[in-house]
Amino acid sequence: MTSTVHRTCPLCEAVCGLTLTLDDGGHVTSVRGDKDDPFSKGFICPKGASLGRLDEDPDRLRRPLIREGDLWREVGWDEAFAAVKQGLDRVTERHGRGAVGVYLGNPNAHTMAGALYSAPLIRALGTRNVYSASSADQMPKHVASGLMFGHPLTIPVPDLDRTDYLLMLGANPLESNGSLCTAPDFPGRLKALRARGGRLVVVDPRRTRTAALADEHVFVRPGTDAYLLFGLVHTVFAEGLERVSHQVNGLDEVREAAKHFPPDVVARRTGVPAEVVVRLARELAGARTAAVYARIGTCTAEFGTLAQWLVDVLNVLTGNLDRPGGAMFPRPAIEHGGRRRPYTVGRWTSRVRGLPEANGELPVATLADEIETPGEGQIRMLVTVAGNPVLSAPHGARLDRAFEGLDFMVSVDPYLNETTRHAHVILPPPRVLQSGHYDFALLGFAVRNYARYSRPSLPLDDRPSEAQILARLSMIASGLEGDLDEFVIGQTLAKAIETPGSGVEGRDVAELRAALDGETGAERRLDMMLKLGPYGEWAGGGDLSLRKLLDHPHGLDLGPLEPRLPDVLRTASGVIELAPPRLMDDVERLRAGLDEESPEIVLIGRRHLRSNNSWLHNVGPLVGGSNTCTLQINPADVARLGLNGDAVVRSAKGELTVPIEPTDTIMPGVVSLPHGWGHAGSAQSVAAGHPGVNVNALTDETAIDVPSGNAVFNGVPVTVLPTGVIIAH
Ligand SMILES: Nc1nc2c(c(=O)[nH]1)N[C@H]1C(S)=C(S)[C@@H](COP(=O)(O)OP(=O)(O)OC[C@H]3O[C@@H](n4cnc5c(=O)[nH]c(N)nc54)[C@H](O)[C@@H]3O)O[C@H]1N2
Ligand SMILES: Nc1nc2c(c(=O)[nH]1)N[C@H]1C(S)=C(S)[C@@H](COP(=O)(O)OP(=O)(O)OC[C@H]3O[C@@H](n4cnc5c(=O)[nH]c(N)nc54)[C@H](O)[C@@H]3O)O[C@H]1N2
Ligand code: SF4
Ligand SMILES: [Mo]
Repeated sequence: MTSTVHRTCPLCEAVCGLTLTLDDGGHVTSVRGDKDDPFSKGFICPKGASLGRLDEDPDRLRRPLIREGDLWREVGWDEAFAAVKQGLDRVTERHGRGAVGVYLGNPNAHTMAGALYSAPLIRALGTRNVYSASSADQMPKHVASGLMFGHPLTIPVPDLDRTDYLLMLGANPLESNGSLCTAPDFPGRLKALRARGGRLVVVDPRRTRTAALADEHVFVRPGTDAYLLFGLVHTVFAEGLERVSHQVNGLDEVREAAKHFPPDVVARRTGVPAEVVVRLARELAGARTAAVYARIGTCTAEFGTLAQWLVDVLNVLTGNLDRPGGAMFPRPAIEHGGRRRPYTVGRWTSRVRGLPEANGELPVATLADEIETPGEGQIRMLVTVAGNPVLSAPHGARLDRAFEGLDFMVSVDPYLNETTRHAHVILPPPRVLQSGHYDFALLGFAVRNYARYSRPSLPLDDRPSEAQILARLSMIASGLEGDLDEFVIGQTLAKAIETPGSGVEGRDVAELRAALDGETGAERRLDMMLKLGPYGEWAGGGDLSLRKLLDHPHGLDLGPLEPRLPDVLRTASGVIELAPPRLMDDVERLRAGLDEESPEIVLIGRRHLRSNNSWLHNVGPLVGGSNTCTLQINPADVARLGLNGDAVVRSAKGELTVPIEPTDTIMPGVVSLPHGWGHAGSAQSVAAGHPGVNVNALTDETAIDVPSGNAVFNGVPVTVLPTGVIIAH
């Protein structure tokens, strides 16, 4: 007997619907794209197709582990949680709550547990030492959006299915399947754009598969997108092409600032010829509809926040913000909460380097400083949830050493890996198929309004769900007893009944609580949020609820994106802030860099379709072939540097020996290494056989994007040498 289940793929931001066949023992016998999903329409990629292999990986931990010296002991859940309590109490009694650090990794954006329980966990721990993968990723976008639109999650996405012109910078959706732009079958949507007569321009230091599919590929020197974008803004003003259709503050300031970045000047810095800069600006302004979209290549860079800001400045200036075919604000079934105070950054700063808080967290670029530097507030205990910062954080190799010095460390993770090997207690979540799934975060960036909930496909055996693990950690940390979910429900409903326009104003908490559906606390919270959301039963008008999503197991289409200005804004002024002071200050830093010479060789990253940051290298069918850790380098550089076979790559922070992969798809003067490798000696048996090297032994934690504190991974100065050459240190 086999059974068929439908669920959302949790492996990337494309949120594809999957149809899985299971045998009696709960083993996955096939994985296909769900043809009845109205959003993904049967699309699947090699990672999704391997979900069964990943889920049943024999190296996934089934029971908690406690480390004693170098020895790991499998223990029961009660013993594991008792050890956590003991370790936490020991640290906080001696050093206070500020001595506890938390690091939340990327999969938290793909699990219900991460969405629903990480905020309560942080509150319960009572510390400001909060770090996440966001500051090694998209924090510049949050900061730019927060300052311009009033909320860090109010992020416009390109209206992919209707636009006539897409200018894409620093993104490679043919490998990544898209990011901050939730679009299953991104490749198909780009092909459709071209097929309907639209134009796709890709700006990237490499001719990627996405660039190869485009109408035009523009090589850009790494880290210089802000200059290029300013050159476009300059041209739009200089040629009188601007047509701003919304109320904005700061238009004159932007016009003044742009005067410093004429096309011939930015051409020197970016490597993009002045005539190309001018032409792109004219095309963008002249297209019937157009959108500028920029992603990680432009975020994890020296001027990441300015680049993210300029993207939306261009969308505003060309009249494309908030109109069909332009850059639009999705209206997800569950919206982020509003904000009482205007968005600011730097409400507090980090202890050692004085780096700014953003979105309630500190930059991961300073985590090692905070662990290593003695004094009041030094981190002595760390909790990691779904993160592998040894491989993912800037200069992660330093963290590898810093973690050795912690008094206590707890990791919630299915694997014993480069980071969790430092933990004293590892708490493994159950299989993906034993977890429910709703994309709280990613549906807020979807190119079509859509919702889908998947119930657990298999029952939990004797272990807790990840939600229960995080809830129990929160209860241990807060010292409170009771049901965390019911507590959150009570608080949320109490606030809602006092909020004018919430649809439940003046009603009774107990009555609303009694009306909630769901088999678990997580489901009841989901039901509440759906009902309070813009399509909800309670918010007025709609009928969305958990019940309705359960009745639509393939997902529910909520229609194309629609204009949302000005209501979507949360700025104090109520209008778009085109020239936020924090960013205008940073323009001075950008100007100062205008005449800088580019280093001879700089390093950038890359992603592979069959990989996923650091944790998919243990799935046999996904590793090998072209999915390997090689140094891509232009043949001209290979010849000039006399390379052959392996090369030594040196940065200010470290040195690696790595096989070269000569290719003319990369610019001369630029080399590329993927991140997430470096599994030598790993307990993950397949990954250990394909170790690669940790690129974050080379990246520099002292290099940051100033307004956001974000890590810089692209444009790292390096020297590349043949192996066997002895260098004087
Ligand atoms: N040089 C360089 N570095 C980079 C990048 C780059 O482009 N270049 N990219 C950056 C980006 S964009 C990101 S997002 C970060 C990622 O940084 P991290 O999130 O720190 O790293 P991941 O490799 O995604 O690690 C995910 C961890 O979660 C675990 N995990 C998987 N599924 C689950 C689950 O369901 N529950 C729990 N509890 N754990 C789970 C995995 O075993 C793994 O240990 O890396 C950043 N680092
Ligand atoms: N298969 C796969 N999919 C993934 C992931 C994965 O590891 N593997 N990771 C997931 C995560 S965590 C994220 S955040 C997303 C990221 O999704 P994307 O942003 O699409 O990430 P990449 O595929 O790394 O594409 C970034 C591109 O930027 C280019 N680039 C580098 N430096 C510069 C620069 O200075 N300027 C410009 N213009 N371009 C530059 C690189 O050459 C690369 O082609 O992908 C997600 N999806
Ligand atoms: S594109 Fe992303 S969501 Fe879709 S099947 Fe592949 S990994 Fe899963
Ligand atoms: Mo990411």
